[in-house]
Amino acid sequence: MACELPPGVRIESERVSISYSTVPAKIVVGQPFVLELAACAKQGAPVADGVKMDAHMPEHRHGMNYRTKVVPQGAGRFHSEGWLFHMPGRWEFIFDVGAERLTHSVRVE
Ligand SMILES: [Cu+2]
Repeated sequence: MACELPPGVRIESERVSISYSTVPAKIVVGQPFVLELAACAKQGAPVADGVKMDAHMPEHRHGMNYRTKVVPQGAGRFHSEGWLFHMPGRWEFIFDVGAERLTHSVRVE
């Protein structure tokens, strides 16, 4: 059975495809946002329900001041809250889906 990913930023690793989107779509410094993640295992097997998400600023060697809360929604969907980027610059999302780590950088003004 094909696994459909909703529209969003799509990231691929060897074994997993994910897409994520934020609400609001444009991340603003100092403003909280929500992140929705969908994950598909490439062999069509169900994705491990162990998903961790975080973000950091690689150039500054620090993370967020808050811990995100992840709520599994079933069928490889995850709702997370508590995101807040407190500085402008490059932030990198880190998505640990089972044993796979996927990252994506965004620039926040
Ligand atoms: Cu920083």
